[in-house]
Amino acid sequence: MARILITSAIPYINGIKHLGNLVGSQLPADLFARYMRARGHEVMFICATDEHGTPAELAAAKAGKPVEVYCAEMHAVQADLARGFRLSFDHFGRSSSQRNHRLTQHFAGRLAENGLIAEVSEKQVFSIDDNRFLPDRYITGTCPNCGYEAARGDQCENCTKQLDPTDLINPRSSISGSTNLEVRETKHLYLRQRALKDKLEAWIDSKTDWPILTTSIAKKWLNDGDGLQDRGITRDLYWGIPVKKGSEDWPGMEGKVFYVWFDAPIEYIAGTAEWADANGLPDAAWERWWRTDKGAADVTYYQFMGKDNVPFHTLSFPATILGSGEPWKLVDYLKSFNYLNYDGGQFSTSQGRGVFMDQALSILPADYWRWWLLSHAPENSDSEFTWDNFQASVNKDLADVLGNFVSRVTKFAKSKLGETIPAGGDFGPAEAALITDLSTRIRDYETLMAQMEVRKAAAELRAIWVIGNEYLQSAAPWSAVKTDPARAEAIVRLSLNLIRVYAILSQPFIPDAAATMMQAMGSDDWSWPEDVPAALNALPAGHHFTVPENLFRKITDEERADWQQKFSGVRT
Ligand code: B3M
Ligand code: ZN
Repeated sequence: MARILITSAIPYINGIKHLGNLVGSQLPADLFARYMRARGHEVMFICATDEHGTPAELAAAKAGKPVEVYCAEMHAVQADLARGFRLSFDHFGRSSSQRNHRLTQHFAGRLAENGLIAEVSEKQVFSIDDNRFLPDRYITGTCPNCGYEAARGDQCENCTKQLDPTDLINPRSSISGSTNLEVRETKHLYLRQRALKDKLEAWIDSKTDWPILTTSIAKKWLNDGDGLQDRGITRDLYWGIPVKKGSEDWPGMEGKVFYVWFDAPIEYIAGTAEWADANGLPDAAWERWWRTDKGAADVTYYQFMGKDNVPFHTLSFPATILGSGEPWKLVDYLKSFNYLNYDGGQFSTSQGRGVFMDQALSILPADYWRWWLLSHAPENSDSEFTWDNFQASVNKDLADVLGNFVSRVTKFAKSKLGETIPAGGDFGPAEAALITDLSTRIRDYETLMAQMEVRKAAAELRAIWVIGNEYLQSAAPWSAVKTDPARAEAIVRLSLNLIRVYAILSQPFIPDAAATMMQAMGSDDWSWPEDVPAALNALPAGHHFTVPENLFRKITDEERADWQQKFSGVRT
């Protein structure tokens, strides 16, 4: 039994996530966590909301709520949706937790002691009427490049040019609209990543088994331009983790907070500490996942994220960990994803384009989405959600292949042979062939799941469902029952056992349907089919089963057209 730590990139607090966000981090992480648990490993699966930064402050202001209240409410909303999608986190934490405050301040203190923090004086825009410094996004003005009047201090949305706030023509405060601004001198902290370049490079080079997508992004940023840049890790914001050196004040940093990307990954650790707190466990319980001097040396750590988050996880966060000089666990394997597009364009949170998690669950149960998203995960390239494709996959894979198998077997068995596993007949050559084929395919499936080859694993699972259908079709118990009832009993006995095996194998992808199948087979033996012949004899003759409700319904053409129309516009 191995010990496996899994983190998903933590979703921003502002707003509900779309399906593209979900498939790029939380959902595949959940697939892997469920699979590893099913194999009997000890798993710790952590996610959280990413609560700091300007987007949270601005979203709260827009909602007319204090930012603390807004974040608490949105955390509850996101936690509820995570449950709806059956995301099996051991803990869904909050980056605004006291645990994260203390750990973030701790790391900053260690980095400072190790000479890896520079204090840099900068000129920054101060709003006299708002009585505060204005970070980039809090300043609006006219773009010097294209003349767009609502350009932000960091970037012009219209022409995409990257800007400095001081580039803007007619700058004004995004908070009050005031133009009573002046440039003042202020100090910020920089993490001296450059000084850690050799260590980071050696570490990345040692990761020869990482996906190309991950390594290529890491290397690009490691060597981009003049190489790794030192990064500002403080901001002049109200909402965030106050800048401290451990538990001590940091002279000159009063009123400043850490930059959201400094504290967010530390929340992976803090979230595990929150898990221990929530379960009344001592510090040792979470430290054994994170501190190699306190039991984590045998932990394997996997991270899941979209490609845009890779630089922060291959450079900045490891710089924090390595720079601390303490024995914290570094990621062992980083699985990253490309983007999922939506019906001919991009999913967009700011434009409200696409299908969002709450909307998805309002029209169909989680399994339908989980199956489509995972079986089309954007691994090797960007992929696209279309309603046609969604309808076709659901109807074929889930309804025609898996659902149909379960319904045919159970209904036939009940009507012709009764509601217990029939005893007659022996397994013959057809069963032997199926068992051989299944054994090979299950071993392939295990390999693909262990390698986090999400799409290929889905295809293999589907193939496993298909061979059951093909077996049933050619063994034809409905014919055999008329001439050789014992033969029909053997076929049905194997097929009912196969439903239980399907429940176990399918559970990481479609947990609700898996639970229904298992329950219908009157079992709660979820042990993995290491020994396939034994697994296909697990339900003995005379064991009671029931006919489950239809596992999956088909999506009609009218529904498809209706949803396509309904979700074509912009969410408000
Ligand atoms: N919240 C970005 C995102 O949701 C960011 C990830 C943080 S991971 C530490 O894509
Ligand atoms: Zn512009």
